[in-house]
Amino acid sequence: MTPPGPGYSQFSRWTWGLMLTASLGSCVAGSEGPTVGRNPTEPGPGLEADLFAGPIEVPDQVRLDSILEMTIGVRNGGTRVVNPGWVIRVMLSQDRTIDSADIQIDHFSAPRELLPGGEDSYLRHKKLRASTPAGPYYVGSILDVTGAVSESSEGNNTLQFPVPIILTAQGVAPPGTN
Ligand SMILES: [Ca+2]
Ligand SMILES: [Ca+2]
Repeated sequence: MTPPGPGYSQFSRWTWGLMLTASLGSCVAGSEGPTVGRNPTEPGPGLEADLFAGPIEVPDQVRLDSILEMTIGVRNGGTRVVNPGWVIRVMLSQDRTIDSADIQIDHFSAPRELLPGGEDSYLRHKKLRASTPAGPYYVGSILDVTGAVSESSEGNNTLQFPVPIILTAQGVAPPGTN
């Protein structure tokens, strides 16, 4: 909206002023936000979620050609509900530091909402890639990799204490099964 140029009538000047007032008025109302008639499912101001990586359970060792069963723990230390659909990556690392350079073994969306102060765990079954070298590893998680959840802390979304696991070569029969 541009101001009227020279030569406008008294009427158009009045109209312009009224329109300007109306748009400023709606702007102010929008930034403050209505307090009456708020959708009851909308969280109040100042509430924030805070996902953080919970414990992971895996077997001590698994053969590369078998199914790895994992329980992936997550927590919400914040004050706002986290809706489902944010993405978790599960990583296999040769050291204790989990980062995006590690081998990704799982990638899924959180299936349930996570209440403030709540925790949940997701049971997962994954077949490892046969090309993965056998040996000792750590399994860890990285939460909300797509940045879908706004959190009071984004720096605690990687599991700090990943769990050890030994991957054994496929086709090697355990003793006593011949
Ligand atoms: Ca977090
Ligand atoms: Ca986040």
